[in-house]
Amino acid sequence: MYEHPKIAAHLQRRQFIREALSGTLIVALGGGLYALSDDLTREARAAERKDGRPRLPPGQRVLSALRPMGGAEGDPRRSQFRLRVHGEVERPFEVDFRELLALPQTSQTCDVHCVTGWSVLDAQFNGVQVRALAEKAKVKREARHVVFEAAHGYTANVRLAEALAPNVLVTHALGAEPLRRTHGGPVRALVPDLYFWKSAKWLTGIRFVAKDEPGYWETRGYHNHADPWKEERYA
Ligand SMILES: Nc1nc2c(c(=O)[nH]1)N[C@H]1C(S)=C(S)[C@@H](COP(=O)(O)O)O[C@H]1N2
Ligand SMILES: [Mo]
Repeated sequence: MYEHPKIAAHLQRRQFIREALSGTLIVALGGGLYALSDDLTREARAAERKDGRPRLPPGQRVLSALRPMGGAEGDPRRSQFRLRVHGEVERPFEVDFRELLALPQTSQTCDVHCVTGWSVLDAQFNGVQVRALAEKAKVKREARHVVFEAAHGYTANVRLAEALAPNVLVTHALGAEPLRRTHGGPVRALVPDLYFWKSAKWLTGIRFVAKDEPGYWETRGYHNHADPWKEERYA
């Protein structure tokens, strides 16, 4: 079991029941009930992704649902939402919520991996590919990285090639429901193949840059790249 201090602290709150037979641990975290499943963890460890990597990155355990991890919330109103696509681009632009919905929508099911040790399998998100936004903005050849910009100055940097992967989205719906405020609603970034802190909630901008700019957590001891399969947790 991966005992990140944060998870260990939560477990020590004594609000858990071990169901010895099923191997499922019910944990009360931040007001919700979550199941940490030994069976799903074993299965996901044995399973392979299309790219040949194990489905579950090392040191992760399967949690039943996305757990709100906090952060300084942005304005939840769709009417106030604006996304700025800017930086090293020929055609910077801004979209409001309706304009975002008018762009081609992608629906995808993917796994996400939090650096504190939990992973959620088969989370379903809807939104617009960052790749499509990059094409619309005509990204310049100089651009090498993307900075996801969020409310209250939160940022997360991602290598350009990785930000343009087809499963990287600007998402507004989780599990067929509008994205809840605690999960970054109305709109967040989703970078499923990097640790979840790269998936900036309450997204306000996507800035293309030539020179890398370590973001909020990356300047606070976390790894600049954050590949879960290489356990790039801390710098
Ligand atoms: N704007 C913003 N985005 C953020 C954060 C934050 O504090 N502020 N936290 C990150 C971290 S550390 C994680 S693990 C995920 C958590 O997403 P969730 O609350 O939907 O589970 O959001 C990421 N995005
Ligand atoms: Mo996190």
